[in-house]
Amino acid sequence: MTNPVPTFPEGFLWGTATSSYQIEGAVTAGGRGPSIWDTFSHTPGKTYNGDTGDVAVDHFHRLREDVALMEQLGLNAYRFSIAWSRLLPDGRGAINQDGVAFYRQLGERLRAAGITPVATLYHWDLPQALQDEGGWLSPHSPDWFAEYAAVAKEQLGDLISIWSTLNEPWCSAFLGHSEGSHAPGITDPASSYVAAHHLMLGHHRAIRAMRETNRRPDDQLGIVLNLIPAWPATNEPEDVAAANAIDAVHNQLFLEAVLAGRYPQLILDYHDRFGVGDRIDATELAEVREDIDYLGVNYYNVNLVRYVAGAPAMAAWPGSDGSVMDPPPGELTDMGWGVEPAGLKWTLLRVAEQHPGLPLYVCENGAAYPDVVAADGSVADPKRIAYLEGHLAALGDAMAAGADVRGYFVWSLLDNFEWAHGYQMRFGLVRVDLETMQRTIKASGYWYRDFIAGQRS
Ligand code: IFM
Repeated sequence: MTNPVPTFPEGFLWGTATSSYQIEGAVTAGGRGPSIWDTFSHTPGKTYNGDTGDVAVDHFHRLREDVALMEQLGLNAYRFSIAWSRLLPDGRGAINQDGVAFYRQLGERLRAAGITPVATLYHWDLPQALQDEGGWLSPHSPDWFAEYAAVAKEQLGDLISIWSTLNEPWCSAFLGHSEGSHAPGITDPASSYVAAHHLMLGHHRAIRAMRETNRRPDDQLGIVLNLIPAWPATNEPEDVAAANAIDAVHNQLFLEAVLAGRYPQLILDYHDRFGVGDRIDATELAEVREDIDYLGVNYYNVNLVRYVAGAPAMAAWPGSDGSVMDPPPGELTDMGWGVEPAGLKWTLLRVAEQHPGLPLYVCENGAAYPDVVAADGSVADPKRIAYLEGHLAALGDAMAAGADVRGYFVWSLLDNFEWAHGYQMRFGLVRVDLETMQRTIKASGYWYRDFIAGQRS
């Protein structure tokens, strides 16, 4: 039985999340250097409708208005990402003070509004200058990332105390280097394991760099993983093994690398199978391992996995030959994802059981549905409200059962650039008219505002 109106502890963070390339626009303003997503989105055929983040939803120029929206929603936290190439246009070396000024202004405005800033260093927009030197396939990439982490902490650490290194490194590694549906668009399964390794080394090196730079007593340093429940479709051993293979690549690779400084045996087997065992030094991972102060969990949906003899491995989970994934029965969101709040509870409790004592944040949760704008301009989005209501009840259940969750962030504050899907997916609590950039709080935004207010009364 789920509790329909859970009560959350005092001090719980109620936020929304966004990322730099998805909302900022202004890609050539303020000294920003190009990123791999500029290159990728401008490559014909890579995004829906040829959409790019050139203008996105113009947050760079509308920061004041967007913080005011957060105040209207009653948020006490806001998760955003820093564009690496705004701080370091070439990825390393010279610091761009205009970029620093933009994020300082954001941090200051948030704090003045009583909204805790929660920053992610890397939400997929690698400086193109570093991609030109090999990107995440370069053995130097962990050093580049540590340098950037230290610069960000030095310049902004007085305003921001909650930091994540990477957002969803599975996407960077496997969508970016094996499936090729994300920047930099490489389609080489072997490379994706090398990229994953450098991302993990980079994460630990960045945590170390941030602990050594501008250290403050209230610092909280962590990482955000998109954990998907890969549930076997039946109890047949073949389906269970097929589900385990997906779980290993998607979840356990990153959980173990982050928390234990090692890889699951199946992943080590894949390293050998793809011929990259000599490029991935697992002992180095153990040596650089740093504790984290919290784990961020992004949760959207459940996948049911079955074994189909002869089915080729899905490109985003290289090695998973025979594994086939389907959404659970029932209605799907625009992304084709099932709606399964029980998966959020399951995910949080599983992490809590495997890693007791680790504080958690739900850093993303939300759904894409089409906006229907009424004649009076209002936007009723009952399906998004139902999605949020169900997932907040599941979150309450997970916490009642022992998960130590400290905050929850809806994806997303604003409709925005949904990567290869362009602007056709709308995740916002706030609608953005892409012609005029006018912001309109949707019914779900008002619903979330009232839910938060109900927690405070
Ligand atoms: O928009 C993305 C976000 O950038 C990362 N997590 C999933 C969201 C929805 O697909």
